[in-house]
Amino acid sequence: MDLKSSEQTARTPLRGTASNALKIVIVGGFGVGKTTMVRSVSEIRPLSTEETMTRAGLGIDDAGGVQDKTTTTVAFDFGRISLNEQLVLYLFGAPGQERFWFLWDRLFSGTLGAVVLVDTRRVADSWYAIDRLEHHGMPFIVARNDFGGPAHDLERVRDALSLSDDIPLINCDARERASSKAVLITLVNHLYALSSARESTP
Ligand SMILES: Nc1nc2c(ncn2[C@@H]2O[C@H](COP(=O)(O)OP(=O)(O)OP(=O)(O)O)[C@@H](O)[C@H]2O)c(=O)[nH]1
Ligand SMILES: [Mg+2]
Repeated sequence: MDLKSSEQTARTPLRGTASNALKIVIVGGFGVGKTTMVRSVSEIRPLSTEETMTRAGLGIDDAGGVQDKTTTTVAFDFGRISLNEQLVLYLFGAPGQERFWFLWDRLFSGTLGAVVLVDTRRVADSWYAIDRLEHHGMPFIVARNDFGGPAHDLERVRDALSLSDDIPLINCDARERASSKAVLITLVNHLYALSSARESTP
């Protein structure tokens, strides 16, 4: 991001018409693109807690599949996006490494919904996230982040994750603002659909 656009995003004020705020978390395995997504979509300068990965993590952090990665989230990412005149999302990106997972339950407090990011080269890394969300009874959608390679049929990804048909599963590129925004809109629509279904149940 160049300096000009970063100054612009840093100054985007919250609209006076904003009346509805949702806290959303972005979870998933190590290096799946959570920080990238918060950064690409946030209209304020995102807060990140990135630290350089050191030799201390060797043998502890699983860097398989993400060899080029030099930094990692040690607490959480924070950003904000206004989806329309009224609705504002506060985004929290979770840390992906196992040794920081103890922070997740705190991060889930007050959260209305979650995005699970998946890298199809390392599908098993997403199981913990899905497990925790189901344990908390938290609604979520799954987004397959595009790291290149062969295109996977989303139905096969659904099978590999044992996802039920009512959980939305979409493709995304976390580096693209429009794509990340589409993921968040899918989540919000899913949350509205769930709440309307609850209201219409006698
Ligand atoms: N090709 C490709 N690379 C991506 C995409 N999203 C993220 N990356 C790259 O993947 C790497 C990891 O991204 P991060 O956003 O740091 O991942 P993370 O999930 O926050 O990682 P941890 O916080 O350490 O768990 C970075 O080098 C990104 O540039 C994507 O959609 N496509
Ligand atoms: Mg991160």
